[in-house]
Amino acid sequence: MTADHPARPAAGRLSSPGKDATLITVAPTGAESDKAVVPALPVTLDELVTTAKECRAAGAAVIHVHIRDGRARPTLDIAALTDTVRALREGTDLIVQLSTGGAVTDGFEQRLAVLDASPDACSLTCGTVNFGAEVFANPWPFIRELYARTKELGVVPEFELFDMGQVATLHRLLDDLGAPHGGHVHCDLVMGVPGGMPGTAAQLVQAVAALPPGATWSATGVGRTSVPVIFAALAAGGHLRVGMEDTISFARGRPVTSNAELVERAAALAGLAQRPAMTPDQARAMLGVSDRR
Ligand code: KMH
Ligand code: ZN
Repeated sequence: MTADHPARPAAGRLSSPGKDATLITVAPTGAESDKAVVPALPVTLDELVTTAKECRAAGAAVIHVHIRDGRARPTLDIAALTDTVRALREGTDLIVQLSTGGAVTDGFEQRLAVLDASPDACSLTCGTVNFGAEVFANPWPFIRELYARTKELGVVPEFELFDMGQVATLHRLLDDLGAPHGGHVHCDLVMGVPGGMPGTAAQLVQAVAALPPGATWSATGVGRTSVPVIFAALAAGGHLRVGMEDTISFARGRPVTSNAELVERAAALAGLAQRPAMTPDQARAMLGVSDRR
Protein backbone atom coordinates (compact mmCIF):
# COMPACT_ATOMS: atom_id res chain seq x y z
CA MET A 1 0.00 0.00 0.00
CA THR A 2 1.38 3.41 -0.94
CA ALA A 3 0.17 6.85 -0.03
CA ASP A 4 -1.29 7.14 -3.54
CA HIS A 5 -3.04 3.77 -3.51
CA PRO A 6 -4.55 3.03 -0.13
CA ALA A 7 -6.55 -0.18 0.14
CA ARG A 8 -9.42 1.82 1.57
CA PRO A 9 -9.61 5.57 1.96
CA ALA A 10 -9.56 6.79 5.53
CA ALA A 11 -12.53 8.81 6.78
CA GLY A 12 -12.42 12.27 5.30
CA ARG A 13 -9.82 11.46 2.66
CA LEU A 14 -10.47 13.54 -0.45
CA SER A 15 -9.69 10.84 -3.00
CA SER A 16 -12.12 8.03 -3.72
CA PRO A 17 -12.60 4.77 -5.61
CA GLY A 18 -12.82 5.36 -9.35
CA LYS A 19 -10.37 8.21 -9.01
CA ASP A 20 -8.70 7.56 -12.37
CA ALA A 21 -11.89 8.32 -14.26
CA THR A 22 -14.82 10.65 -13.77
CA LEU A 23 -18.42 9.60 -13.43
CA ILE A 24 -20.60 12.13 -15.24
CA THR A 25 -24.28 12.16 -14.43
CA VAL A 26 -26.63 14.20 -16.56
CA ALA A 27 -29.78 15.66 -15.01
CA PRO A 28 -31.50 16.87 -18.17
CA THR A 29 -34.93 18.11 -17.08
CA GLY A 30 -35.70 18.58 -13.38
CA ALA A 31 -39.04 19.69 -12.08
CA GLU A 32 -38.57 23.43 -11.88
CA SER A 33 -37.97 24.94 -15.33
CA ASP A 34 -40.85 25.84 -17.60
CA LYS A 35 -40.67 24.49 -21.17
CA ALA A 36 -42.32 27.69 -22.44
CA VAL A 37 -39.42 29.69 -21.00
CA VAL A 38 -36.67 27.13 -21.69
CA PRO A 39 -37.45 25.58 -25.10
CA ALA A 40 -34.31 23.39 -25.10
CA LEU A 41 -35.57 21.49 -22.03
CA PRO A 42 -36.34 17.83 -22.91
CA VAL A 43 -39.89 17.10 -21.72
CA THR A 44 -41.34 14.44 -24.03
CA LEU A 45 -40.18 10.83 -24.04
CA ASP A 46 -38.72 11.27 -27.54
CA GLU A 47 -36.83 14.38 -26.46
CA LEU A 48 -35.57 12.61 -23.36
CA VAL A 49 -34.30 9.55 -25.25
CA THR A 50 -32.63 11.73 -27.90
CA THR A 51 -31.01 13.76 -25.13
CA ALA A 52 -29.87 10.60 -23.38
CA LYS A 53 -28.19 9.31 -26.55
CA GLU A 54 -26.45 12.64 -27.16
CA CYS A 55 -25.27 12.84 -23.56
CA ARG A 56 -24.02 9.23 -23.62
CA ALA A 57 -21.96 10.09 -26.71
CA ALA A 58 -20.63 13.18 -24.91
CA GLY A 59 -19.48 11.23 -21.84
CA ALA A 60 -22.41 10.69 -19.46
CA ALA A 61 -22.74 7.35 -17.65
CA VAL A 62 -25.83 8.02 -15.50
CA ILE A 63 -29.05 9.85 -16.29
CA HIS A 64 -31.04 11.40 -13.41
CA VAL A 65 -34.62 11.46 -14.59
CA HIS A 66 -37.63 13.67 -13.91
CA ILE A 67 -40.49 13.35 -16.37
CA ARG A 68 -43.26 15.68 -17.53
CA ASP A 69 -46.87 15.07 -18.56
CA GLY A 70 -48.51 15.96 -21.89
CA ARG A 71 -48.60 19.61 -20.84
CA ALA A 72 -44.93 19.58 -19.79
CA ARG A 73 -45.79 19.67 -16.08
CA PRO A 74 -43.79 17.49 -13.65
CA THR A 75 -45.42 14.12 -12.99
CA LEU A 76 -44.69 10.95 -11.03
CA ASP A 77 -47.20 8.89 -13.00
CA ILE A 78 -46.00 5.33 -12.50
CA ALA A 79 -46.95 4.04 -15.97
CA ALA A 80 -45.12 6.92 -17.61
CA LEU A 81 -42.08 6.37 -15.38
CA THR A 82 -42.08 2.66 -16.25
CA ASP A 83 -42.25 3.46 -19.98
CA THR A 84 -39.43 5.96 -19.55
CA VAL A 85 -37.15 3.46 -17.80
CA ARG A 86 -37.84 0.93 -20.56
CA ALA A 87 -37.22 3.42 -23.38
CA LEU A 88 -33.97 4.67 -21.87
CA ARG A 89 -32.76 1.08 -21.41
CA GLU A 90 -33.66 0.20 -24.99
CA GLY A 91 -32.08 3.32 -26.42
CA THR A 92 -28.90 3.58 -24.33
CA ASP A 93 -26.68 1.72 -21.88
CA LEU A 94 -26.87 4.55 -19.35
CA ILE A 95 -27.61 3.81 -15.69
CA VAL A 96 -31.19 5.00 -15.20
CA GLN A 97 -31.61 6.88 -11.94
CA LEU A 98 -35.16 8.04 -11.21
CA SER A 99 -35.72 11.07 -9.00
CA THR A 100 -37.61 10.35 -5.81
CA GLY A 101 -37.44 14.07 -5.02
CA GLY A 102 -39.95 14.95 -7.71
CA ALA A 103 -41.34 18.47 -7.39
CA VAL A 104 -41.77 20.25 -4.05
CA THR A 105 -45.52 19.72 -4.41
CA ASP A 106 -45.33 15.91 -4.69
CA GLY A 107 -46.56 13.77 -1.79
CA PHE A 108 -44.52 11.18 0.08
CA GLU A 109 -46.58 8.19 -1.10
CA GLN A 110 -46.13 9.19 -4.74
CA ARG A 111 -42.42 9.66 -4.21
CA LEU A 112 -42.08 6.23 -2.57
CA ALA A 113 -43.98 4.63 -5.45
CA VAL A 114 -41.35 5.79 -7.95
CA LEU A 115 -39.37 2.66 -7.08
CA ASP A 116 -42.15 0.52 -8.56
CA ALA A 117 -40.93 1.63 -12.02
CA SER A 118 -37.86 -0.61 -11.43
CA PRO A 119 -35.06 1.85 -12.10
CA ASP A 120 -31.40 0.88 -11.70
CA ALA A 121 -30.91 3.65 -9.18
CA CYS A 122 -32.73 6.50 -7.47
CA SER A 123 -31.98 9.75 -5.74
CA LEU A 124 -32.54 9.86 -1.99
CA THR A 125 -32.33 13.25 -0.29
CA CYS A 126 -31.18 13.11 3.33
CA GLY A 127 -33.15 15.96 4.84
CA THR A 128 -35.52 18.87 4.51
CA VAL A 129 -34.12 22.05 2.99
CA ASN A 130 -35.34 25.47 2.04
CA PHE A 131 -35.54 25.50 -1.76
CA GLY A 132 -35.73 29.07 -2.95
CA ALA A 133 -39.07 30.32 -1.68
CA GLU A 134 -40.32 26.73 -1.20
CA VAL A 135 -39.49 23.83 1.11
CA PHE A 136 -38.20 20.49 -0.18
CA ALA A 137 -39.55 18.19 2.52
CA ASN A 138 -37.67 15.03 3.54
CA PRO A 139 -38.51 14.17 7.15
CA TRP A 140 -36.69 11.30 8.84
CA PRO A 141 -39.54 8.71 8.70
CA PHE A 142 -39.83 9.27 4.92
CA ILE A 143 -36.07 9.01 4.38
CA ARG A 144 -35.93 5.81 6.41
CA GLU A 145 -38.87 4.19 4.62
CA LEU A 146 -37.54 5.14 1.20
CA TYR A 147 -34.12 3.74 2.03
CA ALA A 148 -35.61 0.49 3.38
CA ARG A 149 -37.59 0.15 0.14
CA THR A 150 -34.51 0.63 -2.03
CA LYS A 151 -32.91 -2.27 -0.18
CA GLU A 152 -35.98 -4.51 -0.56
CA LEU A 153 -36.33 -3.77 -4.28
CA GLY A 154 -32.65 -3.83 -5.20
CA VAL A 155 -32.45 -0.20 -6.31
CA VAL A 156 -29.13 1.57 -5.73
CA PRO A 157 -29.63 4.92 -3.97
CA GLU A 158 -27.59 8.04 -4.59
CA PHE A 159 -27.63 10.13 -1.43
CA GLU A 160 -28.40 13.75 -2.29
CA LEU A 161 -26.85 16.12 0.24
CA PHE A 162 -27.96 19.75 0.17
CA ASP A 163 -26.39 20.80 3.49
CA MET A 164 -24.17 19.55 6.29
CA GLY A 165 -27.09 18.42 8.46
CA GLN A 166 -27.98 16.00 5.67
CA VAL A 167 -24.49 14.51 5.86
CA ALA A 168 -25.14 13.76 9.55
CA THR A 169 -28.48 12.19 8.61
CA LEU A 170 -26.73 9.97 6.05
CA HIS A 171 -24.53 8.59 8.84
CA ARG A 172 -27.62 8.06 10.99
CA LEU A 173 -29.34 6.19 8.14
CA LEU A 174 -26.37 3.90 7.48
CA ASP A 175 -25.96 3.23 11.21
CA ASP A 176 -29.64 2.38 11.46
CA LEU A 177 -30.22 0.28 8.33
CA GLY A 178 -26.78 -0.69 7.07
CA ALA A 179 -25.21 -0.51 3.62
CA PRO A 180 -27.26 0.11 0.49
CA HIS A 181 -28.11 -2.45 -2.17
CA GLY A 182 -24.86 -3.13 -4.02
CA GLY A 183 -22.86 -2.42 -0.86
CA HIS A 184 -21.38 0.90 -1.94
CA VAL A 185 -22.25 4.43 -0.76
CA HIS A 186 -22.34 7.13 -3.44
CA CYS A 187 -23.36 10.70 -2.66
CA ASP A 188 -24.12 13.81 -4.67
CA LEU A 189 -23.36 17.18 -3.08
CA VAL A 190 -26.03 19.54 -4.38
CA MET A 191 -24.53 22.98 -3.91
CA GLY A 192 -25.74 26.50 -4.49
CA VAL A 193 -29.47 25.95 -3.89
CA PRO A 194 -30.85 29.05 -2.15
CA GLY A 195 -31.39 27.53 1.30
CA GLY A 196 -28.71 24.85 1.05
CA MET A 197 -24.92 24.88 1.25
CA PRO A 198 -23.10 27.36 -0.98
CA GLY A 199 -21.26 26.22 -4.10
CA THR A 200 -17.75 27.05 -2.95
CA ALA A 201 -14.52 25.08 -2.86
CA ALA A 202 -14.22 25.54 0.91
CA GLN A 203 -17.72 24.15 1.49
CA LEU A 204 -17.08 21.23 -0.85
CA VAL A 205 -13.91 20.24 1.00
CA GLN A 206 -15.71 20.44 4.34
CA ALA A 207 -18.59 18.28 3.12
CA VAL A 208 -16.33 15.66 1.53
CA ALA A 209 -14.31 15.37 4.73
CA ALA A 210 -17.50 14.43 6.60
CA LEU A 211 -18.64 11.65 4.24
CA PRO A 212 -18.59 8.00 5.33
CA PRO A 213 -15.27 6.19 4.75
CA GLY A 214 -15.06 4.64 1.29
CA ALA A 215 -17.95 6.65 -0.13
CA THR A 216 -17.68 8.05 -3.63
CA TRP A 217 -19.23 11.39 -4.39
CA SER A 218 -20.15 13.73 -7.17
CA ALA A 219 -20.95 17.40 -6.93
CA THR A 220 -23.53 19.58 -8.60
CA GLY A 221 -23.37 23.36 -8.66
CA VAL A 222 -26.74 24.96 -9.20
CA GLY A 223 -27.02 28.07 -11.36
CA ARG A 224 -23.90 30.21 -11.51
CA THR A 225 -22.01 27.84 -9.19
CA SER A 226 -22.02 25.13 -11.88
CA VAL A 227 -18.54 25.76 -13.29
CA PRO A 228 -16.75 26.58 -9.99
CA VAL A 229 -18.15 23.38 -8.48
CA ILE A 230 -16.89 21.34 -11.47
CA PHE A 231 -13.37 22.68 -10.91
CA ALA A 232 -13.54 22.14 -7.14
CA ALA A 233 -14.89 18.58 -7.51
CA LEU A 234 -12.24 17.58 -10.05
CA ALA A 235 -9.49 19.06 -7.89
CA ALA A 236 -10.75 17.13 -4.86
CA GLY A 237 -11.03 13.78 -6.68
CA GLY A 238 -14.82 13.73 -7.06
CA HIS A 239 -17.29 13.07 -9.83
CA LEU A 240 -19.66 15.42 -11.64
CA ARG A 241 -23.35 16.00 -12.20
CA VAL A 242 -24.39 18.53 -14.82
CA GLY A 243 -27.57 19.27 -16.77
CA MET A 244 -30.45 21.61 -17.34
CA GLU A 245 -32.08 20.56 -14.06
CA ASP A 246 -29.29 22.49 -12.37
CA THR A 247 -28.36 25.27 -14.76
CA ILE A 248 -29.96 26.82 -17.82
CA SER A 249 -27.12 29.27 -18.56
CA PHE A 250 -23.98 28.02 -20.28
CA ALA A 251 -22.21 31.30 -19.55
CA ARG A 252 -23.25 34.77 -18.51
CA GLY A 253 -26.03 35.86 -20.90
CA ARG A 254 -25.81 32.66 -22.99
CA PRO A 255 -28.59 30.10 -22.48
CA VAL A 256 -27.83 26.38 -22.59
CA THR A 257 -28.80 25.03 -26.01
CA SER A 258 -28.64 21.32 -25.11
CA ASN A 259 -27.76 19.07 -22.22
CA ALA A 260 -25.07 17.52 -24.38
CA GLU A 261 -23.06 20.73 -24.43
CA LEU A 262 -22.98 20.71 -20.62
CA VAL A 263 -21.80 17.08 -20.63
CA GLU A 264 -19.21 17.87 -23.33
CA ARG A 265 -17.80 20.70 -21.22
CA ALA A 266 -17.69 18.50 -18.10
CA ALA A 267 -15.99 15.70 -20.04
CA ALA A 268 -13.43 18.10 -21.50
CA LEU A 269 -12.57 19.46 -18.04
CA ALA A 270 -12.38 15.92 -16.64
CA GLY A 271 -9.99 15.03 -19.45
CA LEU A 272 -7.81 18.04 -18.65
CA ALA A 273 -7.79 16.87 -15.04
CA GLN A 274 -6.41 13.52 -16.30
CA ARG A 275 -9.56 11.72 -15.20
CA PRO A 276 -11.55 11.12 -18.40
CA ALA A 277 -15.25 10.29 -18.39
CA MET A 278 -16.03 6.73 -17.36
CA THR A 279 -18.33 4.42 -19.31
CA PRO A 280 -21.64 3.20 -17.92
CA ASP A 281 -20.12 -0.25 -17.35
CA GLN A 282 -17.26 1.28 -15.36
CA ALA A 283 -19.84 3.27 -13.41
CA ARG A 284 -21.87 0.11 -12.73
CA ALA A 285 -18.78 -1.54 -11.30
CA MET A 286 -17.98 1.46 -9.10
CA LEU A 287 -21.54 1.99 -7.85
CA GLY A 288 -22.59 -1.65 -7.43
CA VAL A 289 -25.39 -1.32 -9.99
CA SER A 290 -26.33 -4.57 -11.73
CA ASP A 291 -27.16 -4.46 -15.42
CA ARG A 292 -30.92 -4.96 -15.76
CA ARG A 293 -31.00 -4.66 -19.56
N1 KMH B 1 -36.93 18.98 -7.63
C1 KMH B 1 -36.42 19.14 -6.32
C2 KMH B 1 -37.49 19.61 -5.40
C3 KMH B 1 -34.17 14.82 -6.57
O1 KMH B 1 -34.36 14.74 -7.77
O2 KMH B 1 -34.09 13.84 -5.85
C4 KMH B 1 -35.84 17.89 -5.77
C5 KMH B 1 -34.86 17.19 -6.59
C6 KMH B 1 -34.07 16.15 -5.91
O3 KMH B 1 -34.70 17.41 -7.78
ZN1 ZN C 1 -33.65 15.90 -9.43
